[in-house]
Amino acid sequence: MKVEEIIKKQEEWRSHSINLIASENVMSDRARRVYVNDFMHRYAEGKPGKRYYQGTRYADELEEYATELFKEVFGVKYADVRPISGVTANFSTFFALKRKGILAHVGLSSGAHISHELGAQVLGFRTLSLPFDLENWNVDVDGALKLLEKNQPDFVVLGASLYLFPHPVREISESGVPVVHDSAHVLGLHLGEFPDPLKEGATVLTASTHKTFPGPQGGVVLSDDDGTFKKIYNTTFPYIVSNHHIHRLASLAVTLEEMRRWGGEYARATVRNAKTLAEALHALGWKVVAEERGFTETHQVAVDVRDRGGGKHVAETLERANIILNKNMLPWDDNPKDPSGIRIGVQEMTRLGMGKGEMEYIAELMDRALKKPEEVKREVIAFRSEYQCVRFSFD
Ligand code: DSN
Repeated sequence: MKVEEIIKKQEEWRSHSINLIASENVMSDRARRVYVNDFMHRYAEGKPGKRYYQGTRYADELEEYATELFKEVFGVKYADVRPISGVTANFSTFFALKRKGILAHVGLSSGAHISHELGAQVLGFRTLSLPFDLENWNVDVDGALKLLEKNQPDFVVLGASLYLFPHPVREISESGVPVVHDSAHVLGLHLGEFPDPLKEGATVLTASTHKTFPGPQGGVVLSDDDGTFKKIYNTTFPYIVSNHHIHRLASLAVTLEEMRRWGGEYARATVRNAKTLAEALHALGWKVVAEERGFTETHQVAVDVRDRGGGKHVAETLERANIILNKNMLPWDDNPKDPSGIRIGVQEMTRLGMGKGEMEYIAELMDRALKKPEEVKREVIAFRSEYQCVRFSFD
């Protein structure tokens, strides 16, 4: 049976790979068990208690439970769990805040997500890129403030897909321009040491729910601002989603219960592992970026691999060794198809219980895999066989 065979091949491959894609993660066994349920066949347009359909009483109960948990775990006044992805959360937010306005973001090659640029343009926005400071590996605050003063955008989107150090939410917010923080990558890290953008002055936080926050694929909007949240909530439906894939809310709620208990511990272990991997690669001669700043304060590590054949070559060679990561643009690049860099995320391997020794071993495997990928693949498979249980969960 073809479909079952394809799934079997996928599961066999990725459960015996070192998965380092920074935007992925795995759910606990309990979250997986509740993922397939009757809600996946159902509609519940509208909001709990005010639906356009009958048969939604338990959908209401589930959505309200997930929403209340989000508010409790992230200490926030409002949560919209209906966006079905981070991009959908961004679309709801951008569309609600302004039609055909001006939006500034950190720049695609400096890490901004495509929805901040191409997505925003589809919604009619004119987009601007903030200047980036390569020494601090962050937004150039003085340059950004000048650009904002000159162009008067309607809002700024901080947060990014290549994200090593917290963006200057406070400084930009204090200039008076509203900040939307895209926490797709760092949502789970807010439960550790990574600053909470809403406490730093951002008006809205958008995120996906499946990266450092290890839940089902989906999106969320969080805010403490009554008026802004109301506008966004009333945009998600009916403008951006009709059916919001209710079945995933069961796994979302389970993951929120897990992160209420282990979120801080998991976030800290993840960042520690990213630093260890960065240091180990650096010691092996890899050009890990932002050395002066200690390489990273997130789950990510970025490496300039031009001296090893470029991002495309390195990512494809490592894949032959079952080491899965992605090529990535670095701030000086303009070609996403063959960029200078690779991006590494350690959140998934951390969730499987890996720590310092394992990170050092992964660096060594990566180093050898570039020369002998097929040989290293056998080692990777044997290594990964030992890490099959999802931690930071009640299972
Ligand atoms: N493209 C994803 C990433 O890998 O960062 C986010 O949507």
